[in-house]
Amino acid sequence: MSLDHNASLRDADPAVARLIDQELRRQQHGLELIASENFASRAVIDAMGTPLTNKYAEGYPGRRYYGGCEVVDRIEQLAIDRLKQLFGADHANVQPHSGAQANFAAFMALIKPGETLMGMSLPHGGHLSHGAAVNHSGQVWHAVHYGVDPATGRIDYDLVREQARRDRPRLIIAGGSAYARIIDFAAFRSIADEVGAFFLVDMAHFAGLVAGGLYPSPVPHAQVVTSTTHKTLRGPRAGLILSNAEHAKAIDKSVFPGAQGGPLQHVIAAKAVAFGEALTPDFRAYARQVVDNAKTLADALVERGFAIVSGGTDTHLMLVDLRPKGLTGKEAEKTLDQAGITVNKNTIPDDPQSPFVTSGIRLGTPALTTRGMGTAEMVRIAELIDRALTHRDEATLARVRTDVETLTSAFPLYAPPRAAGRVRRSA
Ligand code: DSN
Repeated sequence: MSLDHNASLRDADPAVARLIDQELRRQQHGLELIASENFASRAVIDAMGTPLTNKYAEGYPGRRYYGGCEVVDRIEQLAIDRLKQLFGADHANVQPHSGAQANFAAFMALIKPGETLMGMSLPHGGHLSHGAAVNHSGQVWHAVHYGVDPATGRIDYDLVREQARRDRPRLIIAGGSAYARIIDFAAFRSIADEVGAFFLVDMAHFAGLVAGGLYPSPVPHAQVVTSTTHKTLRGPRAGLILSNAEHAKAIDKSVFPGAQGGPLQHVIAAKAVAFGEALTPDFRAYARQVVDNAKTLADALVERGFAIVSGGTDTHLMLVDLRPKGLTGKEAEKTLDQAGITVNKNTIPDDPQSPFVTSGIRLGTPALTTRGMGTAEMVRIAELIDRALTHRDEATLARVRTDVETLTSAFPLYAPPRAAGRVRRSA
């Protein structure tokens, strides 16, 4: 069979093209409330679907192991420069393929296998890659964890200090995937300094809020900051590492050749585009709206009798404790799915249920805010969630689904650009 290299995806592989269309329609017609998801711009997506994927470029700009890197060198340097400017960092590495890869490389740069790291516990809102037992980070290093105060749902910095004094970690990690409050980076740094630990912040969830000036920057406090690029930062699915000048060399060496081979230059180009977008005033307005929307959604849910862990949110996400509603997270996720509302079940602190069932759901506003939804829509969404979870019968879920369709069709996503000749002009 001869391969037509110029055939479009639709012609070359209709089966894959149809599935991509189906996923696009799912995104267009549903309410996306998964706190870690977002809708990258068409420009970001375009950069990923380019022949840059063909290029091997092991090494760093100006120091590669392959010829023909003159163009990708400029692309990677542009991504680095924009990222440094965005967060005011001494050093940036844009090669990590993901947030977990970024964390692994950063930990390896800072501490030796077998040494102790201390992160937020996964069931209290931390992340798998911060030393969870099932993750390599929990096997390569001796991992200990702090949690939140169950009474307040917030980190108790005195307790973290006591634990650090007891466990003497070599690395302390702040950040997680289900903590809705602002983290006190100065408090963490003082604890780390006291016990002789490095301090690393994984800002994956709130990086876009830091870029938009809505969340304090961890950069002045932490020796190393890791992140994904696709959550609030709204770039391609990937990772990054920032560091102070002192750790720059160790970080670069740890990413390549330590943890990864060839960088994904098409994704790095998309990162450059996303960092450029995040440097604009529009992005600051977007970040503000994300936080306003989250606060409004949390308040509207509380008015309808839902309990929110820690009583609310300072960020883009909230953790809903469903126990007062007599529901598990698993039941709620499935019910809302049937109504076209996408959320994820999530453990709440000291959850009596297993991680496969859970007592909570996590909701976030980054994706819907990208669609242009504002606080009025958040109040409406709280009402839709309440209706679906209170009744749960097929007829109600079908009606909520219709309301979801009406709402989403007012905020088009990846709509084809209007053909010039078809634009209506007023007289
Ligand atoms: N899985 C991501 C989240 O949903 O928060 C974190 O990597």
